Amino acid sequence: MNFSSRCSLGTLVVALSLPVFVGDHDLAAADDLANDYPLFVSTWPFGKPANELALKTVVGGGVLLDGIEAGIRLTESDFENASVGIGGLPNRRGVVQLDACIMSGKGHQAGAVGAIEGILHPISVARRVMEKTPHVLLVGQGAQDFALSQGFAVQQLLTSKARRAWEQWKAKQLANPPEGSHDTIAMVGLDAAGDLAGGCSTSGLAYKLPGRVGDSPLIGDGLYVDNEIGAAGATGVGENVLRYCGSFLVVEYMRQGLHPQEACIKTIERIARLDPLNVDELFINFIAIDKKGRFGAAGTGEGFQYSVTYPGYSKVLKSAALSSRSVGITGGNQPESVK
Ligand code: SD4
Repeated sequence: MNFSSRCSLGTLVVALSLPVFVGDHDLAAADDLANDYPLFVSTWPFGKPANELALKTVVGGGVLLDGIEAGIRLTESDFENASVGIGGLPNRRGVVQLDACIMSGKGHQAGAVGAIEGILHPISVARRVMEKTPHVLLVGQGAQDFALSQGFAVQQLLTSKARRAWEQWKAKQLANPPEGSHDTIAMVGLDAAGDLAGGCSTSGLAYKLPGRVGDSPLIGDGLYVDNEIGAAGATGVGENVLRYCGSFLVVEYMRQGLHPQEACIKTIERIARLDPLNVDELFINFIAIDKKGRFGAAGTGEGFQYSVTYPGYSKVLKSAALSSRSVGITGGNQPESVK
């Protein structure tokens, strides 16, 4: 990670002549980058305290995955966060069902849980799936049974605030979840040895159908880590990510040599080009880091905020933003040549 490698993003974006709002990334480039590992990048402003705990955990002697797990657990424990862990908005029947995954670049290991109920820290269960079973993904009752066998306790995750919101939603029989009802944490990290890891945790879309699993626990969708290249994570409407292997695609664009932020932009452009939805209706956001320690993010519409932390630095930044105006399309399966 050095000054010139980060500055090159500006050049790259200008060269592509895309009317994309590039966000705050170039501000980060101006900062002192000495002593800059481990690096943690996560979704949304609430990722900042999570990153900071992750950093503290690794600086205190933990491995990178310990940092990722500790940081995400902090968000899962936050009663005020209506989209992750306790306090998460429930499904249509009023039950909180959580999705999470974790991935280690070293050894290319992964673990995940989908639609797990009553367990406060699905990220930790995902790690146990990775470390203690021959499997990658456990769902529903089986995931909860496994968690219990590992010493996790079942508890009520539906807070009175979330219950009231669900009751109001039910009373109005709203067809769609309210604005702002999705705010997953995805976190990716890079340590001083050059190893990458990541995690993702969510209560998923508010008032989803029972049993619905989004992108967040699916490797390649809500998260992907390739220890040779980089790591990416997603937040937003999972259905619009998991039909495109979104995080995998971001990493593949980085493999082709793109800067992480440009890889996020390219991924959204590609999804928008294929999808019948207008780019402004996709509600998808990506974060990414590469093996060199460069980072970036992009989101649809106004974009989104993401958090970046390394020793001596911790900030909330604005992602690049892609609207139908900036990508020049309005949705509808347009072939590449039209662009
Ligand atoms: C999901 N992607 O379950 C998650 C929700 C989310 O920001 O990211 N919200 O579809």
